[in-house]
Amino acid sequence: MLKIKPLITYQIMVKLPIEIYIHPPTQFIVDNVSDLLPKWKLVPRSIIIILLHAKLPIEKINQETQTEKERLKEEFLQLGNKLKYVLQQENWLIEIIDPQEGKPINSKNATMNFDMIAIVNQILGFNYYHTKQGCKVLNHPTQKTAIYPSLLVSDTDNINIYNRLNYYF
Ligand code: B12
Repeated sequence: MLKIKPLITYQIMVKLPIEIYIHPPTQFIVDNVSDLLPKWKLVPRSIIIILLHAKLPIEKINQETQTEKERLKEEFLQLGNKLKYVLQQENWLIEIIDPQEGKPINSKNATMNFDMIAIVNQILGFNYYHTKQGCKVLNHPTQKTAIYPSLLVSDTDNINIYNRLNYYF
C-alpha cells in the first residue's frame, strides 16, 4: 500500500512512466548531511525520488540490463538537469545524485553514499531483497525489479517543487 501518491510523467525515448515522489528528508539524511553532501552548509528540505520504469527486470548482470541501465540513467539526467535549471533560476540549491553510486554528481568527495533502496523503503514502504552479492534490489508493487531508482535533493520546500513540476512538465 502506497504511503504517498506519485506525480507521473513519461520518458522521452521510450514512453514508459516515471514516478516522482517529493518528501522531506529522512532523519538519517538530516543526521548525516555533512558526509552525504559535503558542499552543503544547510540541511535539505526536500528529496525527490524518481522511479523510472524499465523495459526489463534489472537484477541480473548482462549486456541487456547494462544497456537498459545506461538508457535509464540518461533519461534521469535529462529530467534532473531540467528541474535543476528551473530551480536554479530561482536561486534554490538542487543536487543530482548519481544513481549508480549514490554520490552528488558535482561533489564526488562525499564520504557516505545515499542508499537509494533504504530511502525508497523508508519513505514509500516498498520491499526489497538481497542478492547473493549483497546488493539490495527493490520489489516495486507493479514493476517488481523492472524499476530504476534515482534521487535529487533540494533546499526548497515540497510545495514549491510540486508546483514547479506541475507547471513545467
Ligand atoms: C554497493 C552496490 C552494490 C554492491 C553490493 C554490495 C553492498 N554491500 O552493498 C554490488 C557491486 C555487489 C552490487 C551489485 C548489483 N547491484 Co547494486 N548497488 C550498490 C549501490 C551503489 C550502493 C548500495 C548501498 O548504498 N549499500 C549500502 C550498504 C553498503 O550499507 P549497509 O551497511 O548495507 O546499510 C546501511 C545503509 O542502508 C544505512 N542507511 C539506513 N537508512 C538509510 C537512509 C539513508 C538516506 C542512507 C544514506 C543510509 C541509510 O544504514 C545501514 C547501516 O549502516 C546502489 C546504488 C545506491 N546508491 O543505492 C546500487 C543498486 C542498489 N544496485 C542495483 C543493481 C540493479 C545491482 C545488481 C542487482 C544488478 C545490476 N544489473 O547491476 C547487481 C547484483 C548482481 C547480483 N546478481 O548479485 C540497483 C538496484 C535497482 C533496483 N531496482 O532495486 C542500484 C540502486 C543501482 C542503480 N540505480 O541501478 N551493487
